[in-house]
Amino acid sequence: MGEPTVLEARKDGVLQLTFNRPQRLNAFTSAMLAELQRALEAGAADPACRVVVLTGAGRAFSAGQDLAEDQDSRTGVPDAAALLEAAYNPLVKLISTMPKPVVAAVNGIAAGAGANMALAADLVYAARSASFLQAFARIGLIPDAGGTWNLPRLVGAARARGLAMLAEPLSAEKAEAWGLIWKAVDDDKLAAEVDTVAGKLAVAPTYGLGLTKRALAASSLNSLAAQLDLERALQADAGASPDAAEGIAAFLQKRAPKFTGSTA
Ligand code: T3D
Repeated sequence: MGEPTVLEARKDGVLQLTFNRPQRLNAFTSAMLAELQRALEAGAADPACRVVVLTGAGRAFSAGQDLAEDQDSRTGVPDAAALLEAAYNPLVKLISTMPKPVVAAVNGIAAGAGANMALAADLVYAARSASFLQAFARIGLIPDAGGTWNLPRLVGAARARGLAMLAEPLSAEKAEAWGLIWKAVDDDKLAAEVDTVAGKLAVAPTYGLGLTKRALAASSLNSLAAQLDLERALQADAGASPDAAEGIAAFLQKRAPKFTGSTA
């Protein structure tokens, strides 16, 4: 057996998944996407996992779909719809809906579905030398893996159109300035900064963060009235959680809270 295409490391509540095909800029093969799905599902289901970090080995985060894989012998083109249905769509849904934070540590170029996988994460940190490339138009495809959903919501319609149609790389600094990502960080500080934030999230009130994620995701479809109703319902759940009791007690007792992340 060769080296795993997704490396898994677990420590103190943090599950780090590293895309590991550096010689191909971590382009995704079907086997790699299946491995990623399995690892993410396990992390989502494991109460000991309080935060997931996605990053890439070598000089790239990911160059998106491996364009050399699974080409149809007649057309030379992969069956894109089947690939999205089987792999990318479930992955993006899982990252976006798992009830715990997902952090992307974008260590280098993130292109195509690699960029959009990163943008599906809750917090995106990027090395200053990294860039985001909606490469799809270069090869006659449309942005997928949630790109057409996330781009306009993150940066607005005009910038989403430019990114999608011109397929030019966007630097990490500009991505931060545009609100596409949370933060651009000096290259040599990325790992330490992501470790720090992951450590902070690993002792946070995970159940409440999961409900926060749900509420924010629903907001783009809801009316204000519907969103207020949702906040009321989710706050009832958060308020009944042990972490809310602990957070309020700790505040009143002027001490640091000890959150377990549990639902009950
Ligand atoms: O049907 C469907 O596929 C549906 C699903 C679509 C999802 C998608 O993600 S579509 C978009 C796929 N991705 C791309 O189009 C990006 C392709 N890659 C690039 O444009 C460039 O590699 C980069 C701009 C990302 C980086 O350029 P550079 O000059 O830094 O590196 P490079 O020399 O191009 O790449 C290094 C190696 O990685 C090279 O191999 P070699 O020549 O050393 O043997 C290159 O071929 C390989 N590589 C890079 N990206 C991919 C790839 N191999 C396979 N698939 C890739 N996506």
